[in-house]
Amino acid sequence: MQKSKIPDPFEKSRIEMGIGKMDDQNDPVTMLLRHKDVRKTAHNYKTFQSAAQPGRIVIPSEVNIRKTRQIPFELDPPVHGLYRKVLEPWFKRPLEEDYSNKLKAQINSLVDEIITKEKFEVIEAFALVLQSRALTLLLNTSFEEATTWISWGTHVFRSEDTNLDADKANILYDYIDKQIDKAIENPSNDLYSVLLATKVDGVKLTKEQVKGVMVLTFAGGRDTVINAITNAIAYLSEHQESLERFRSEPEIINNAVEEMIRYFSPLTQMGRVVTEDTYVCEHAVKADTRVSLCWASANRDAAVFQNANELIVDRKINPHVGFGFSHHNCLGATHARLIMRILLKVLAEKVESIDLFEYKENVEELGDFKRKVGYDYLNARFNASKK
Ligand code: EMZ
Repeated sequence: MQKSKIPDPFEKSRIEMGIGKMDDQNDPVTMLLRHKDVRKTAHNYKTFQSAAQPGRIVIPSEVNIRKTRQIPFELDPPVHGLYRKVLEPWFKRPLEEDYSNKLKAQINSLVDEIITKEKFEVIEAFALVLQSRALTLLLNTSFEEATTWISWGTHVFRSEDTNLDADKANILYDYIDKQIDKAIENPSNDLYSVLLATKVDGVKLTKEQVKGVMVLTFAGGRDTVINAITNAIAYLSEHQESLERFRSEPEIINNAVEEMIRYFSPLTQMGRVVTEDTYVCEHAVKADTRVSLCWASANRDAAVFQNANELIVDRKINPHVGFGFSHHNCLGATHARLIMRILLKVLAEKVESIDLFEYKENVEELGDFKRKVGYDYLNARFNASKK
């Protein structure tokens, strides 16, 4: 019961001080660790802003590799709400039956292919492929585009050598620019074309704004979804009984997905820029410095979650902040939840047990804290259910 565990490195600081500190490219961050403070600060967009210099609220900061503002993620109310409102219907399409049937067909066929292998690498051969193919549904674009995205690897801004890879980022920006130009010449019913025709307050989105939505769509749901899938597989390999429960009690799958998002917290934290000298958790913070809402820590807060360090697949009350909180909660959450629900269902139907082989943990270095967020690689085998 070791490999799939995600330890909580924040517990001591959360209890004793409520905050943690880390540096990030000489732009230090005060991390908020308690559920209550994270939620309170997420609401207070006037003092803790998202609409700062593009890239600055992300940790590690992307100010040196990105000029485009991600929309609606790097906006504050009330403007944020105007964009959010026009984007929301599109990002809720995963609730449609046709969308979920298509996703189910994709996941079924991927599992059918992988189950024949003696051994496969979960991230490259499974999670990245699944995430990229599913994204063709969210963009309403051709299935073949996934091949290009798979070739970019798990993160669009990070590579093996560096956390912030400008060359890699440029591949994404150039690709999106080209797709936008194509959609201008030849409008279709994909996300680019829909965004180009979208109006906010009676004014059409500019090319730069369309790009801002697209960069977010590509970047925000990539390593996060990949981590969720990979961690789920590691967990299930050590908890065959959960696979069995998903078979006999499929009604708990939705709870299980929420619990996995809480326990895995695929996105550790998100920053805000402080607009005036103030206090967080009785600790002074200066204007123009950064705080972070540490979702991963809040999700283990014993003041809110009983047995917080255990993954309880049928946990009932689960006010986790794994998809963020308040007006900025994850726009892609409907899509991500559907991926996870279908994945658990398909695995329960087809897979009896999962074996794990060589693996390497992906550990984030966050000042005094080291947090496992997933794996750099993880080798596995799916053992087919005996029909
Ligand atoms: C940003 C972020 C959004 C950022 C919800 O998270 O995800 C990160 O992976 C990206 O690097 O640019 O999109």
